[in-house]
Amino acid sequence: MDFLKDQFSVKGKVAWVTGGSYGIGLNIALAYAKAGAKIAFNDINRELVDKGLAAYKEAGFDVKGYVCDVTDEPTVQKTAKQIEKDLGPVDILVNNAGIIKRIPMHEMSVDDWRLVVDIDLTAPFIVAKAVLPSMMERRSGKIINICSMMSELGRETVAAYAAAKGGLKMLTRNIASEYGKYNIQCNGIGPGYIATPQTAPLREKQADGSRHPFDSFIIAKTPAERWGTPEDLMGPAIFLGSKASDFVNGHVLYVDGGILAYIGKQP
Ligand code: NAP
Ligand code: GCO
Repeated sequence: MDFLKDQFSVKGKVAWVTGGSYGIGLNIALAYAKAGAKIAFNDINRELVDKGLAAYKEAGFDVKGYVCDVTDEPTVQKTAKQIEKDLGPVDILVNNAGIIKRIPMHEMSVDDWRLVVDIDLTAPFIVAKAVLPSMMERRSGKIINICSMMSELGRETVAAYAAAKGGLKMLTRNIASEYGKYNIQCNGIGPGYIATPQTAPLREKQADGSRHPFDSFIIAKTPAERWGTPEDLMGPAIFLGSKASDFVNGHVLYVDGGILAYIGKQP
């Protein structure tokens, strides 16, 4: 095999992408599928899983889809066992499932707060826990947590999301610290502002056809002067899922068109 192919190969690996029926999760899973990995994904209900299965089929891939709420530990454990039966033990786990609630913090109910923290922070712990014993036994594994700009930055209305994604960055470092000796690498991908349904409300055209003010704000904050696409995350996911990153551990790779490096467009 040539050098590059060997370094970046995920061929034959089993990759489990949570919340992988559309958006970022679907595209990361498609990257692995195109590179020859076997794909398992889950989503919260049958309808989403079927929508996902159709999208993978359309792209030419036969993958396994499971209905599984990532906050429900017994179901997650059962799903991990089923994936192992169907495809083999998980080599690459991508903790992608997530939600956001944009509500001023002083108006946010504690139930909404808990839901966001449960899905965005506690669930990656639950899902990682389900695959770690087998990875430890095999002395090999990649865990990739989908972090955010909000792992580093705050903004109005997203207190719970920022707290959870900041926590996810530290969970990433801790998994790396605790399991590095088993040749398990846990890293994060921190997408910038990516055009998916999650961010659609921030890009909606105004009544007069002009850009949403938040849309213009993001363009001005991004040196690349554009929103990211889910495809922008494919290469970084391949890197963090392959041998090329075997000594990269506890790192968050920000894929943000330069947002974190930039003070913003000068007037
Ligand atoms: P998203 O709308 O956040 O979708 C994530 C997927 O997870 C959806 O299919 C969602 O289902 C599913 N999900 C939600 N709760 C779940 C649960 N309890 N169990 C299982 N699945 C669940 O889409 P996205 O924009 O592609 O985001 C993917 C990840 O990237 C998220 O973690 C997000 O926070 C992160 N991220 C997104 C951006 C961005 O700009 N889009 C930037 C940085 C980070 P539902 O459709 O029912 O919610
Ligand atoms: C928001 C956005 C963000 C992004 C993303 C940034 O309301 O500010 O939804 O949080 O989705 O996580 O990296």
